[in-house]
Amino acid sequence: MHTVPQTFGRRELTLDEAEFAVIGIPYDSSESYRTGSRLGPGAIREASRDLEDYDMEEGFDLLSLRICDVGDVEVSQGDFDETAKRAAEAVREVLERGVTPLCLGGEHTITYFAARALEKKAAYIIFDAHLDYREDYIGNRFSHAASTRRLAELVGAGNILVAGVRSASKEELDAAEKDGLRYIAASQFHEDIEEACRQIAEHVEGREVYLSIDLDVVDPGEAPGVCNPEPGGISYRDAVKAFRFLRGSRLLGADLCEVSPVYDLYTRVLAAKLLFKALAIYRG
Ligand SMILES: [Mn+2]
Repeated sequence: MHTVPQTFGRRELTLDEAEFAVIGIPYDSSESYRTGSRLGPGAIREASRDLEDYDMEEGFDLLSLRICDVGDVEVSQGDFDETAKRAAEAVREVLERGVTPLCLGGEHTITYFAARALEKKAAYIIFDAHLDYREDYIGNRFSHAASTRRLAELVGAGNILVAGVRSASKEELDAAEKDGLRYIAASQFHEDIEEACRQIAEHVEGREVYLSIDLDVVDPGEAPGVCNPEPGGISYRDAVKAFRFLRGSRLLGADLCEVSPVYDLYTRVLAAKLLFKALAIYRG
């Protein structure tokens, strides 16, 4: 039959055959401004099916990537604990099969869910406009606006580098300095991207890596379909350049989050492309 699988990149491999597993986590209970990232996994899959299978720039055949799509975690909106348990279980099961999880959000708390399943300590590299280092946001310690803080409690602030930041409160910046959380401001990408790439390479050198891409790291002029758009972002080209650290690294897992497809029709395409780009550079 001439039918199209509704999976990421139209892939039909089983988990046993795969090197990478796409896991949707459509959870957006704590979004603080615009909502709708629960629709992200479906929209990113839809866009992924229409991207060309060959990456001209990298000279890499994306069809050589052994990707399985396990579907979406059945989340419980409003119930952080139950959702965290289910999402971590899914990621753990994928890891136990020797497969690299690629989580599609959903809000940025999905990084914390995935980290609960990663037993080994990885070097975390988080692309995000926001530092997300609040103790809590309006009383919610598990708000997406506190996601890096919770992650740091789990894996150690020194194991995290946040790249592309241009939004943080004074309290967050003070806490980051106290805890030894490193970040690269978006302005550093604009002034000297080679230096920004060098700092990323230094952070991950010789270590296993977890990559988190909050799509709001990209300038909202280019990626408007996110929950918390923040002016002054990096470009798609900057992000691709910054992914060079993946070549020669060992990727433990990755996620892509905060896309809200109700605000535009393009950001989902950028998201799918960025994930394929990261994999092409990693495996190229
Ligand atoms: Mn963000």
